[in-house]
Amino acid sequence: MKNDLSLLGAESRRFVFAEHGMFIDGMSAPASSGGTIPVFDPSSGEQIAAVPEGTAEDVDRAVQAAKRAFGDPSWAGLKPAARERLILKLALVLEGHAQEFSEIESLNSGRLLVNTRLFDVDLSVDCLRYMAGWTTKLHGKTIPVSVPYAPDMDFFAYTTREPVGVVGAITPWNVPLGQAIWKIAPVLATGCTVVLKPAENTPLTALRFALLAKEVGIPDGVINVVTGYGAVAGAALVAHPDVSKISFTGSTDTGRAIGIEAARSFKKCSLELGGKSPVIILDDADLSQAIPGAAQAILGNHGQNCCAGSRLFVHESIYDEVLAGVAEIASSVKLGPGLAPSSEMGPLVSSVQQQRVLGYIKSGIDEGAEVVVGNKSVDHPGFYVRPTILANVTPDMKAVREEIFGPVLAVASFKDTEEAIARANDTSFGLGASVWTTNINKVHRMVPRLEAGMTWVNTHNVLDIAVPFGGIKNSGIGVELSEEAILQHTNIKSTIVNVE
Ligand code: TXE
Repeated sequence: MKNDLSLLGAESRRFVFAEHGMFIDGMSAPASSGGTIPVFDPSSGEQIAAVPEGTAEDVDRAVQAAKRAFGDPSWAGLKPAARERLILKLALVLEGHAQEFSEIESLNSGRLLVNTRLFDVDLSVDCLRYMAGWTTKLHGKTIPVSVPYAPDMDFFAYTTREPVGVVGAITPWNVPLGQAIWKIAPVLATGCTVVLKPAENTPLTALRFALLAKEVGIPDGVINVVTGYGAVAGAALVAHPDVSKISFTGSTDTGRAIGIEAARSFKKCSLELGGKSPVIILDDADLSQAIPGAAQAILGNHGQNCCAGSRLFVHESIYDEVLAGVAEIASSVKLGPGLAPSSEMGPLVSSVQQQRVLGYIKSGIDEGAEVVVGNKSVDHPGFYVRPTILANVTPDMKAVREEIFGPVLAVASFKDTEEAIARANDTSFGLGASVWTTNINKVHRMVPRLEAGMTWVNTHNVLDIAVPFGGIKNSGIGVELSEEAILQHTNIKSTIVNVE
C-alpha cells in the first residue's frame, strides 16, 4: 500500500530528494532560524523531504522583495502584451513539466496521479492561459458627467484599474499546486506581486513552480514562496503592513481569524473556506446518472474537497435504491498509493487528517447513524480511510453539521422539495449544492432558493477557470477564478479632468 518510489521519473526524484530552500527574491534561502519542517509520503508515513521553517523575519524579507519588484521597471514597466506573453510562456513550460509536477504532488499529497495531473497541473495551465488573456483587457470606463454645482464647466471622467500591490497568498494541502496557481495567476495578470505560504505538509510543488517561473524570466521578487507553519509564517504575512491583499483558502476557523486580522489594516481579503455541500436527488431524477454522480461527489479527491457533496438527500420513494447504489460504488473502491496506476483512492494527506476523519465517523455512530459501508480499519501503514456511508442521519449530528474533509457521506431522505431545500440550507456553510432531476421547472424553482455560491444541476463539482468560484455564509467571502478574481486584484481609480 505504499508508493513504489521507482515509479518516480528522474526529474521528480531529483527535485524531491534535493535540499529545499524557500524562494525569496529569485533565490533559494534557508529559514533565518535554521529550522526545518519534515515532509511526508502519506501512503507510508515516511519522511521524504524537509523544507525551511519560515519565521516572521523570513516573511518580512519576502514581502520587501515583493514590494521592490512591484515598483521595479522589469515588472511594473512591462507592457500588458509583454506580461501576457510571459505568463503564456510559464503556462507552456508548466505543461512541459506536467508529469514531473503530478508525480511530486501525488507523492506528497497522497492523491492519485490522474487527479494531480488534472486538477493540479492541467487546470493550472488553463488558469495561467485564461488569466494571461486579461492583461490586455483591464479596461476602465468613461463616464458622462454633469456636475450639478458647476453647470458651466466641462469635465471628462474615467476609471482605471490599478494592481493592488503585494498579495499574501495562503494555501491548503488538498490541491496544493492548483490552489497556488489559482492565486498566483491573477496576481501576474494584474501586475501585482506575491508572497505565497503553502500548507506546511504539501510545500513541494509550490517551490518547484517558483524555480520554473524564474527559468522563464518572471523577474526576481514577483513570486516568493515562504514555507512555514500557519501560526508563525502565515500569521506574519497576514499582519504585515506592506501586504495589500490576503488571498486565503483553508478552514473556516482559520479564515475567520485571518479576516479579522486583515481588517485591522484594511487589507483586501478573499477567503475560500469550508463546505458541507448538499446533493439533492428528486424522485424524477435519472438514477443511472445520479447514483454514480452522488458517489463521485463525495469520493472525488478522497472527500478532501471544499465542494464535496458530503450530505446526500434522497426522495423517500427512491431512498433505498439510491443508498444501495452509492454504497455498492463506495464499497468497491480500491485503496492504494497515489503513484500506483491500479489505485482508485489514495491515503488522506496526514495522520492528523486521518484521525480527524475517523473521529467524525465515530461521532456519527455514537449519535445514532447507521453505518452502511466503511468504518473498517485499514491494516497498513499510511493515512488511509475507507469510504464510509452514514445513513438515517439527523440534522443535529456533528458529522452532519461540521466539515469532515474525508470520504464520509451522510445520507437522509426527504418527503417533498420544501423539506429538501430546508434541510439543504440547514448548515452554516454555503459553498456548493447540486440538484438531480429531469424536470427543468423544478430546477428553476429550487436553484434560487439554495444558499450556496455554486450550484450544479445533474452534476456536481464541475468547475471551469472562466466561472466564478466561491461561497457564501461561513464558506467565505470573495471569489476565485474568472473575471471576478482579476477585479479583486485591482483598485478602481476615478479621475475627473477639467476640460477648459
Ligand atoms: O486548515 P487551516 P488545516 C478544512 C478541512 C480540514 C480543516 C483543517 O475541514 O479538515 O480545514 O485543515 C495556514 N494565520 N479545510 O488545519 O488551518 C496553514 O499553514 C495564517 C478546508 O490544514 O485552515 C495552511 O497553509 N495562516 C479547505 C492554511 O492556512 C494560517 C482546505 C490552511 O490551514 C494560520 C483545507 C494562521 N493563524 C482545510 N493557521 C478548503 N476550503 O478547501 C493556519 N494557517
